[in-house]
Amino acid sequence: MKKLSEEQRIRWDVDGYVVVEGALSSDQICFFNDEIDRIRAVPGWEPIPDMLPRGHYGWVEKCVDQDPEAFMDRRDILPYHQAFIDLIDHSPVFDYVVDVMGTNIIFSMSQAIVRASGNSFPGYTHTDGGEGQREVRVTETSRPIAVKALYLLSDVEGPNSGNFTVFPGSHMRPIQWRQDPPVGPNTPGAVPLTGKAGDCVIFPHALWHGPSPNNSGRARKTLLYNYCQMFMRQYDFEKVPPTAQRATRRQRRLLGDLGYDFRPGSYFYVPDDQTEVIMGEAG
Ligand SMILES: O=C(O)CCC(=O)C(=O)O
Repeated sequence: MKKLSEEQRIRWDVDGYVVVEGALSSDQICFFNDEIDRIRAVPGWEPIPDMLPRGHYGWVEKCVDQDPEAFMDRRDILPYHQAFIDLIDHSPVFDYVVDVMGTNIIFSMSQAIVRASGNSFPGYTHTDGGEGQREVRVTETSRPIAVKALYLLSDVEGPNSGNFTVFPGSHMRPIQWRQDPPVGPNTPGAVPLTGKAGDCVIFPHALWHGPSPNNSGRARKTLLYNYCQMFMRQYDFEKVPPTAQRATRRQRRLLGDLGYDFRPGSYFYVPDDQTEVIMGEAG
């Protein structure tokens, strides 16, 4: 398995994130862009403002706005196509995730986001994992609790382009979430990342991050894949999706199939073959 280079490891430790350029091929970029447009018209999990608390998702028949450039936030995307399952251990991103997290991990969440262009969205900044993880930061020498891989499916060329925006080094500091005005993409220290479709940003849930406003005239499309230490368990789905029939042993393990029926102690202690399965060649 590939490991982070010395330079990447320094970036990970100091800045709290690593950019993997060209993580997806041009065929994959086209395919996933088409899939994002397609799933807009089919049922799935989306935020329902005014009906559900912020950060919760409800089942909808389709996205309200069918314009492929309009906002979309779709969760639990693995059931839509085997290709979404294959991406969970796609090399080299998955190799780097294992390098930083170790092998006792599980897949926790998938998401497709379209950040529309328009003047009304101010952007926002947060840490991942909700109220609980917001209070938890590991030390410099510890493995992270949870990590996200963000795949760009669009080129992001300048500022105010819906950039994925980070605060380098913030993974070691508590976020000031009660501050008024709140920490945001214009707060000193924010770095709006640019990049090419196919690039991937890997970062721990503790990093302060979020989208910038988008006035670029084009939407920014993104896939997000989360991993956590196995004892935390997944928070986007309850069990291995039935569509994972064709998944490999490693993919099934990442989706929560331990190779035996659940019993107390499962996920707390990992299966005996965990390292072999996670390090093994997909198949
Ligand atoms: O890509 C985005 O627009 C939002 C990403 C984000 O904030 C997150 O992954 O938590």
